[in-house]
Amino acid sequence: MDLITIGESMVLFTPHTSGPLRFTNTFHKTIGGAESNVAIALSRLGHQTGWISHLGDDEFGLYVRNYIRGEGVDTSAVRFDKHFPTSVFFKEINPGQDPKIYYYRKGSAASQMTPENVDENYLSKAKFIHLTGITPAISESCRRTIYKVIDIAKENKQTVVFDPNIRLKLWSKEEATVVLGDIARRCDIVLPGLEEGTLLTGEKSTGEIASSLLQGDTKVVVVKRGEAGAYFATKDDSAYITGEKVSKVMDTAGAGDGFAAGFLSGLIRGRGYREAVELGNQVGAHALTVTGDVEGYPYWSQIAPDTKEILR
Ligand code: KDG
Repeated sequence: MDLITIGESMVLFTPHTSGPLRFTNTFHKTIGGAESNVAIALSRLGHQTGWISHLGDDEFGLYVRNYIRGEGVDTSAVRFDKHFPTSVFFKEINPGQDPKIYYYRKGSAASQMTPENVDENYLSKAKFIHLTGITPAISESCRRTIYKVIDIAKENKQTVVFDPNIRLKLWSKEEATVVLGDIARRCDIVLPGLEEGTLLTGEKSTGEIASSLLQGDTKVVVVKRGEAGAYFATKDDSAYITGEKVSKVMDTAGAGDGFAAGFLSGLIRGRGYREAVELGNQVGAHALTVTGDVEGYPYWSQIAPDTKEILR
């Protein structure tokens, strides 16, 4: 496989109307989850991906598993838990603003993941291991699981990619800064947004954020700046890459995951960092054109129209 990721995915209910949810009567049902977003986006770009998680042994658990499996992602390492439910979350649409998010995920099946559950053999099957800062925020055992996954991946000489995805609804700023700062410095590739980079390092500029993160084991940092593009830095190279213009932004959720997928697709295809960042910007921009997380992710044939690759 090209990439394996681990994290919680949930049923996502998006209202048909904007405004406070107390006045909303009908919703569209789909799924969300930063890690499965990356696995799905990469699968659409033609890569082999796997997703590790726990779901409730319930209707929503089957729905989430089937959706992700239907996108060509390997879900054979997903476990169904009889005692804890699948999470759900709701978006509240307020025009001109980022949607408000309401999670119902405390005590979920995914929050019960433990280091003992990690199948080392399965994990060893991919070149890239993708992690986000959401998983260590959902429970203490998930946090330990992430550390174990990093240790295994390092032993296997796999490349660990970390997207901080800081969710301050799940924990305090102080805790997030300490834990995610430590995790980031253990990973090979770190993909923060500008604000996230500042939170993790205390630095304000993209260059200083990258230098600070490059002091650990990290080999490449990409600071994402939305429409303004992205800045990548290694120990001996760096560049700003201009972003893509999107005429009508429907919803920014899922764009960072799309960026990660595009960037990693570039690396998997053997492209240099500049081209990989361009691909990240392109896939991220596609994600902005829809209200769901994953519906906008392009197939490789949309990125490279003259491709001979067949749609999966
Ligand atoms: O990146 C998009 C995610 O934020 C969304 O799908 C939900 O995974 C999610 C989370 O925990 O916020």
